[in-house]
Amino acid sequence: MDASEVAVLRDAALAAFAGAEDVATLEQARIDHLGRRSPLGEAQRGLGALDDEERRRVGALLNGLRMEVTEAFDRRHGELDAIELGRRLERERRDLTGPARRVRPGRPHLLTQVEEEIVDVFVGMGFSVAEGPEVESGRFNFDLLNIPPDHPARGTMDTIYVDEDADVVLRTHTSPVQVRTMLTHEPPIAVVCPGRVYRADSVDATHSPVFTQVEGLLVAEGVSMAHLRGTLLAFARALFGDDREVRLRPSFFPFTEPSAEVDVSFDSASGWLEILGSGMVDPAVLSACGIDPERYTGFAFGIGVERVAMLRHGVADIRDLYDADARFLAAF
Ligand code: 2NL
Repeated sequence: MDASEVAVLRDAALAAFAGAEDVATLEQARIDHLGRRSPLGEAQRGLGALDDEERRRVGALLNGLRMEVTEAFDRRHGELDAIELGRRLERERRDLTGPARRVRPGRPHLLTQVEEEIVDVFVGMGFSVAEGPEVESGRFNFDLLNIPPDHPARGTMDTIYVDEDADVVLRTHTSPVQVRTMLTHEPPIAVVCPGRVYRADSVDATHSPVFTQVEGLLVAEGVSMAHLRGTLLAFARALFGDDREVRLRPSFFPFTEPSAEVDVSFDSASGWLEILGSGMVDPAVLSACGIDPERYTGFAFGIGVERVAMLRHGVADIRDLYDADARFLAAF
């Protein structure tokens, strides 16, 4: 091994490193020119077979060669790292001065908006909010509300039963939530109970087997129908406008006595529109729920949220509220 052979090995290695355009190719060139099986590697391993003087001479030559080639490798490696970083930065470049991608904000469903609006009006008057289960016992949904076992509303034509033998139903109104409130709280009680309710109805433009109610209950000493009327007038004006009037028409519900349908005045063309049912809580209901009807009286009302939403927003078909058509819902 002499200086010219070393020069050949060095030139071959430097040429291979210079020709490597990426780190993987460069690594292969390192193995070829600096690895154990490379000519340099073999030569260094073969040093032991040489005599002392020759080993010192050739060993120094090979060490010098290894240092020079290793240095060249490191330099090229550094260059390729910089080049690849540059390529990557270019590839992942983001133009932060460009227009931002438009994010369309979501919003609550129209029914949720109207439900919350109704609840907010009563919360503003001092009512609390209570919720309860959608699967109910016949006892809470009917018995304690003065609806007897043979009442037609309890039949399978009107009520969806989860378990007929066990008298378990999908609640037909949110009244059982008020029943539960009366059973666990002393008057004065003022609650509104929003939620989904279920009836065995066929679907048409104004009926759905699932709909949404907000019921309200106020029980205290000295509560009269005047309080009911004043509360509902304030509600109608908050929701539909300060120029509204309300009109109570005699009606019947098993759980209120007397009972009244409540109409709100609209424009001269539509005249009066019915928006809810109401009444003074029947003393039998107060008694069944553990409240002394000699001391306390109360009023209650039930509002159909779909009906209010349809009146407020000019929706003609209740099915539009359930179809989940984004083009329709985006309008609200
Ligand atoms: C309607 C009528 C009404 C009630 C619901 C009620 C609840 C209890 C006691 C007495 Cl715990 N009454 N709720 C009273 C009158 C009418 O709803 O047509 N709703 C859409």
